Amino acid sequence: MDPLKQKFNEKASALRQEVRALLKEHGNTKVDEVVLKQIYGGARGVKTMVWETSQLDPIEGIRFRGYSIPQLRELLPKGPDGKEPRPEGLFWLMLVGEIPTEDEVKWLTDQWTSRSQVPEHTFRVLDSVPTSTHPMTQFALAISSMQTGSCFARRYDEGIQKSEYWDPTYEDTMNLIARLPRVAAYIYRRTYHNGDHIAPDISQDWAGNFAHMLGIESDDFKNLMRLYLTIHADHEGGNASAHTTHLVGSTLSDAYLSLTGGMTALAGPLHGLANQEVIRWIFKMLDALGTTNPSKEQIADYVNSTLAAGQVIPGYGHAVLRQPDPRFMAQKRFAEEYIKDDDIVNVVWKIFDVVPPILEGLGKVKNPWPNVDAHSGSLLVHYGLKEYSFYTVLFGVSRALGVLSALCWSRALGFPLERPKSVTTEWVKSFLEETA
Ligand code: HAX
Repeated sequence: MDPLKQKFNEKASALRQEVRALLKEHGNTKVDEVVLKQIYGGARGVKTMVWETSQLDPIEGIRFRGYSIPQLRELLPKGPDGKEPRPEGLFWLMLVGEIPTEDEVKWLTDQWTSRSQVPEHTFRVLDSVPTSTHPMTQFALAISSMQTGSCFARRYDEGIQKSEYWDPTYEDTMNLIARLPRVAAYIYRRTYHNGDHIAPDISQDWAGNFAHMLGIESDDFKNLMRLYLTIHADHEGGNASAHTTHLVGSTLSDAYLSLTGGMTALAGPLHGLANQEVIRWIFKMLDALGTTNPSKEQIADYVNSTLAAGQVIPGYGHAVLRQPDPRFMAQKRFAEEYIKDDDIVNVVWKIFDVVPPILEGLGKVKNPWPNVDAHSGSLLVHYGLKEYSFYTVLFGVSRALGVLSALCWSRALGFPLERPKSVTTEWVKSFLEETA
């Protein structure tokens, strides 16, 4: 058994015992109450699942196994120039709850390299759809097509014991994550660069090789990819991509089919697709204003016209957060350190000054601050990755790290089929009458 798998097995066995004892003693303890507006309002704040890999605080933002993003930047092993954290390290942390050593992360990079062969038929599936197909649709197709190699599906057919489910789920997780950069880069090159594909460079780390296959060799862009693929990985369990992966996985669909579900949820404009919408909206604004250096007054007018047209300001607001997203701040820090005086980055910073008071003034927006998607596009544009309909695929490659490590935990802890209760408005009315 490989060292990560062995460590995971030990941690999971211990927690399984602990949870069993906890449920035996406290299984009927009440932890929360639900009010009617939560039932109609997208279950905001309703505690419905256990998610071990990260937790979101409305004010502090995300913590991965207790570590904030600035702490991760300090503590996780870094890329070759020692500047930005390697996403491999975050995966290790999320899976087993320990900051890995340099050697452990090197081992993981080598593991993923050795598992990175994408089946030929996946390329054929991708080549069979028009290049005008949205990259997220291509991404979902590619992931589901690789399901033919699912270890879990095969072992389930053979009659595996429930106590062993975690083992082939771990194998599927490792294989799938290893292949995603190749798949994503293939989609990018076929969609925007006439199918002029770039062979992997196995001497590089996971994120560095991904940047190489996309065709952007700058060292700073590789650092951006390390940071980007780290900070987008997980945002506790209730967000739509995580929850969908969890829900599909709860039916014992394997990691490939579960992640496909998660990625189709990420592809919605209120969730991950917001990263393309932000830059699209900025480009449209600059076009309309006829300048790349708009004043704050011009931006405010454009924001108001967007709102008057009944549209949301993409990249602003959040279902849980009530402060500027630390993932936004991490990208701002990156831009301050690596990028000097870039038009689009400057526009993003001006928007950061202009939008919150306007949204606050509407009196209904619970969080007027920027989320992760408000900044990412400007950084990608700076390094030449201007094809914004691809951006959510980058998010998806990262999100796989969180939702698949969480899926390993769901299997290890033996979580059952998820099946919450729904009600009709008729039921609500009778309930209210009875309790009046
Ligand atoms: N612009 C305009 N109006 C907004 C708004 C925004 N950025 N954010 C919220 N509102 C509006 C809502 O549409 C809602 O209006 P109605 O009552 O008229 O329907 C009202 O304010 C209350 O909404 P809320 O409670 O503050 O926010 P929700 O929890 O319902 O929704 C969203 C959270 C992220 C979906 C929302 O803020 C939004 O649509 N933002 C823009 C899209 C976006 O950036 N999405 C990415 C979010 C982060 C993420 O998942 N990244 O992947």
